[in-house]
Amino acid sequence: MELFTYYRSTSSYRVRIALALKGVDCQSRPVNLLKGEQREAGFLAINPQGRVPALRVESGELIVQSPAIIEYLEECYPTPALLPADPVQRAHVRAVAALIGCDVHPLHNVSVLNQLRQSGFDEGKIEGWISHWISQGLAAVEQLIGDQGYCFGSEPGLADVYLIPQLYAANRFKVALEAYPRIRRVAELAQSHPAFVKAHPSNQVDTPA
Ligand SMILES: N[C@@H](CCC(=O)N[C@@H](CS)C(=O)NCC(=O)O)C(=O)O
Repeated sequence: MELFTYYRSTSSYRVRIALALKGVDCQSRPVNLLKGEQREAGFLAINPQGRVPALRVESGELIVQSPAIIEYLEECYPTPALLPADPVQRAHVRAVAALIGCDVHPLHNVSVLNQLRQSGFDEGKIEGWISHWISQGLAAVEQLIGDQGYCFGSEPGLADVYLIPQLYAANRFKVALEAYPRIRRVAELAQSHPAFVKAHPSNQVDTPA
């Protein structure tokens, strides 16, 4: 399989964590978002939306959108499971993933921030915008996750797959995490977990030297 990815793309980072947790081999195909490679014809033929990640599976079929890719991985490589067996618990895990994936991350995506710049927002206002939405989302996540282990128990799952990349973005945009002890506990656990280490933006083929 081939993953079209960018080292510090949080959506790509989610997929990298899911692949690593499941021990699935995949070649990285970097797309440099800073250079605008996502808007080149070659990549638009892979994902017409001009965004990473995209996964080319063994059959040659292309899958876009990290939730769809992660679901595909969960269905094809069910062990270890990213979702618990109980339907209510599954819903809680999916809720945290959706909160981050639908309500936080889209508000600080590159093209959204560029649109704000074009509308006259200066960098100070943009920093405030990013910080507002990430802090608001993390404050809710802090209430939704458990008080031991990873987000929902002793093993990492889908909520962690979404949370850890969002924390990378929070650090990058200098959002304070002091108010979120549960989230900080999860971050600390993930820091020494081999799958999270492998997927980290600092360990990718396109990580700048
Ligand atoms: N909902 C999509 C979001 C994908 C997305 O926004 N990717 C960002 C990087 S994290 C991107 O490629 N941005 C390029 C751009 O906005 O030009 C997913 O989960 O895959």
